[in-house]
Amino acid sequence: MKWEPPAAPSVRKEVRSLTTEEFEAYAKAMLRFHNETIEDYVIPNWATLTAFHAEATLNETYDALHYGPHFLLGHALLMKAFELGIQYYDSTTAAHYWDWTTNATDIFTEDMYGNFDPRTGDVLDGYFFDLEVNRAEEATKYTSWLSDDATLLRGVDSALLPTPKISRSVGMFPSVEPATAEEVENCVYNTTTYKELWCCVFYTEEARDECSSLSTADEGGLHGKVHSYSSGSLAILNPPLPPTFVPFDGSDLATSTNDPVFFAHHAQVDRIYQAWITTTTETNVATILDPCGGYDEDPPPGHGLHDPLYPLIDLVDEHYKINPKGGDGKPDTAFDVCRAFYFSKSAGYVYDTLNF
Ligand SMILES: [Cu+2]
Repeated sequence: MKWEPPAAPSVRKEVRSLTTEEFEAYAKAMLRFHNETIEDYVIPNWATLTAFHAEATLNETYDALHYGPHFLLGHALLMKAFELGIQYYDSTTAAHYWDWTTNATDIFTEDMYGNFDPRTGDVLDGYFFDLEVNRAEEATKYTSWLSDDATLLRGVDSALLPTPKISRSVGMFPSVEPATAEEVENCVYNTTTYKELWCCVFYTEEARDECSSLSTADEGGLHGKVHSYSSGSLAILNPPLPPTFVPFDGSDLATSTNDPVFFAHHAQVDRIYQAWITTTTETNVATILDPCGGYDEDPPPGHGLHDPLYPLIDLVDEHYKINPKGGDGKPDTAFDVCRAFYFSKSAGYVYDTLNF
């Protein structure tokens, strides 16, 4: 029998507000999603999810998940895929979030994401102690971006890491701090169109208005700062290596999904997006013709309102049932998915609170 996801909407909570048992259930479901395979599900395991994120990022013509409006919407779908994956193993859990605007370091403890060795970056304890990055052989599709002899799903930035284990560098750069609640609120409440929102979350303050600077988004933007904050640069920790930016897994743009922290961070990014939707629909910015309200303002290639959300199409079909295969035969577009978020509320999850 085909597995059916939970019927009630999932409630995503702040990871530190979970009971010990709830966090354990979440972590153990993640480890099973890492180590096992779900038959008959579009994203059968964590490795496939990582390969999929990387292929969308590194595909030859454009980055289909970053540097454009697909950033928020595409990652919202990716998070739903992850949530369904862990719920296969434990239907009581959900894609919980890390509100890094308060005491961000608190989650790197033995009972949660683990302490780490500041010299090597090794995770020393906790549920993800000894966790290895995803392996190519476990990803059944989406690996055309990999070189033929690659065994690990690592992008160009993290390919040189010395061991297959996940490692961290939380707070090692005094200048890299997660965004504050004020910065988040500024994006949620002081942006009118979807374009302003995603630019606010993705780019640094200086690049925000222009909304098109490849160089500042990765590390300096509200979203990128947290990747850098938790996974930083190996070169500074390990001086014998060449003095280039060699990030740990969690800050490799293509394969940061290898690090379990990715999912708590991106649930928080999605929470910002959902908070904005809640405030913005009141003002009727979204219309039936442009259900994301500004999605189509000068989109970069492949990121238009009527461009498919490559390669999340199967997931959209399966979960949102917007445009089932065998229907009109056209791929699902950002338009279809926005419409689901705005008008049919079929996302199937809620956050415990949308206040920052
Ligand atoms: Cu991403």
